[in-house]
Amino acid sequence: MGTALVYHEDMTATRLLWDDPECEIERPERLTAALDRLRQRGLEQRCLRLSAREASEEELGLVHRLEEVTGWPLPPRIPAPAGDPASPACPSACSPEYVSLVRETQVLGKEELQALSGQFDAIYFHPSTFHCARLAAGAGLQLVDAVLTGAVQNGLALVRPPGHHSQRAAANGFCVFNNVAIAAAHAKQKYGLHRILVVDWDVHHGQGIQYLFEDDPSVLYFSWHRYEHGRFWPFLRESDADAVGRGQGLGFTVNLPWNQVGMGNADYVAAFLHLLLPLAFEFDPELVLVSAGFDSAIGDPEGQMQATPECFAHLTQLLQVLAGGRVCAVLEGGYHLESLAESVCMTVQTLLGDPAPPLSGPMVPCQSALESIQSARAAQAPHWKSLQLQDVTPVPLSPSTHSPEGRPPPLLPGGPVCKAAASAPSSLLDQPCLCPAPSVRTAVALTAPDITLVLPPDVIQQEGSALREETEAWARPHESLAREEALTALGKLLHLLDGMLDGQVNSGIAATPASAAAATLDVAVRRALSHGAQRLLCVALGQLDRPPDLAHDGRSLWLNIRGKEAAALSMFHVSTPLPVMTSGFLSCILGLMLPLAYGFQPDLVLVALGPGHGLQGPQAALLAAVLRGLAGGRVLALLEEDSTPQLAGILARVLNGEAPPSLGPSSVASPEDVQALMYLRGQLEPQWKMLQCHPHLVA
Ligand code: X5A
Ligand code: ZN
Repeated sequence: MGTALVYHEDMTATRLLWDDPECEIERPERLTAALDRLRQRGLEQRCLRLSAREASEEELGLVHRLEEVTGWPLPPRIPAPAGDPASPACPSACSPEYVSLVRETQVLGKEELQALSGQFDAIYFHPSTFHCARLAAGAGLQLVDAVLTGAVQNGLALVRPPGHHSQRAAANGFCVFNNVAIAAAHAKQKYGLHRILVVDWDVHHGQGIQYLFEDDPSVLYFSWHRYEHGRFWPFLRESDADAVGRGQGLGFTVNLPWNQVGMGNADYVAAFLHLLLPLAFEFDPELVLVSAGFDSAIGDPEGQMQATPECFAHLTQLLQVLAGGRVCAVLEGGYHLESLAESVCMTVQTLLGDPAPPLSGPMVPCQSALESIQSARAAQAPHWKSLQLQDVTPVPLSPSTHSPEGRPPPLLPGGPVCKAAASAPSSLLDQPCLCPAPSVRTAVALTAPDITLVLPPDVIQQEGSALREETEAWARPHESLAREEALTALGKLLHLLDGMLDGQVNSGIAATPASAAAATLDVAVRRALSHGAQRLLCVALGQLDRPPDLAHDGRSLWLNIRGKEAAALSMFHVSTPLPVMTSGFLSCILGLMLPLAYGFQPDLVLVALGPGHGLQGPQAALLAAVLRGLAGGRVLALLEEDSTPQLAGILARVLNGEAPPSLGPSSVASPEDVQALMYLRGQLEPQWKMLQCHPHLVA
């Protein structure tokens, strides 16, 4: 299962023929810059290249059709050519139909094109516009077909003109046909889908998509956008957080208006963790469509935001845990060619299964972002069970447990493997991380090779072991590691861990003898910290005690999801009960583990499934898939030897970049799960700002 890249060079034809400062940014180089960079990075070559086809007029009619209901606005008419009113240039100049209107622009001259363009908001027509716009819509359809027939897992359509502002009978904001809306309607009509999630990460509000599906509960539309309390284009009241859909579609429109410019990585990730993803999991989509505009990235003249290109790798990776990984991204805006090209590469690279590069910058959402997230959560809460938890009041930890700065000491992304990134924080103009990619993406170290274990061809079953004396030295403090089988397993684990710390292996799975799970974890932690890991995130599920000499010095963050009480012994030592229900598990992942993990910015992740972890395959897969977003995908999973080969297999595939299976509809979280989570968040929020989903109350 691969990644499709849908494109046609004809889409570079449409361009602005007159002076218009508002429209001049939407130019052909947008596509060529993105494509050239994909080639340069060897990413295009890894995709299934599909040549875009034109959408048929019938397919355009899925969205741009005459409304049966009276009272809908008709599109403007083509102005009659001067001098010869008897024979209009366009045979159907009187047709009220929008598609016909656009079709007829093919034969217009520059003057007429300009006159017609002036009847819409932020639009230009070119003689090639109809052809390009049909290719753009067709590209979206082809992508959906490729994904829903199983030809590929996911993909990106690189298109012009964009689509999300286009309405039933109006071009708007550079958009002629609504590519993503047509793709959604097609997925419903041709494949009978019932739940489609549309994520619009373009910096403008895709009001066109909102209008088309506002009463339709089968399309959940999420958009964040520069809003500035209504003072930013398209200046619509209905872009605010309180527009939540209507009729049957109440709660299926989710608007997150940004009221300040400068939103960055922390703000975008917080919006996903605290707003989009809880709703998306509850919705349980069968397909994810992305209105992938990159004007929300740093450097863009329209957006004025700060998110770096790597952020789009994280957004993509987070969406890949939905809908069994069926993600179709369709280009919308993005006007800074360098930023656009990088962000497109990050998106495609992640669709291909490469781990996301670590995020740069302080992971602290700004107050304005938190206000927006809070008001969107409040507006949506009546419609979504997953938001119906009471909001928490922060309770500071006792001063003795604070780190001196009140937050973890800053650490540059990358870690020991990635020296290039560690010496200079990534910025837009930096070269991409030049450290060589690990030659092995995922390795599995089992005590005895398991013939029933089904692994992808590129996952290696590790043969080697650490030296005997060395293994014995590490094992010495632990009685449970004295047995021969335990030593063998430990030798293999140490060898794998060294491969990861040296940068030869990106991720791995190692088996631990059931009786020695805690001891093995203790050795792994000490070994990692003494051999180059700067910041170690340790997620332990089930009965696993915190290694005794783990310090609270900010070099490690211990999160135990185990079944006893909720406790935060320090900001680096957190324990929470094992959630009973799927939705409790999800809120633990989205509302606690990931905010801590993104705030901590580890350079290595250990995840241990210990005695009584109780996770089903799909839950374990989800856990591994989201943890891959940290530390550049450097995740080592420790499994008990007698775990099922299916569990090892699914973890290996997910760590290697395959999408986890979808969890299915989630139950309501138990009151105990909700309580434990609320308590911990209250305790930890003052130290871990990524936990916040509301602004500080000023006393
Ligand atoms: C697709 C897109 C922006 C239109 C801005 C008009 N359109 N000022 O990004
Ligand atoms: Zn835009």
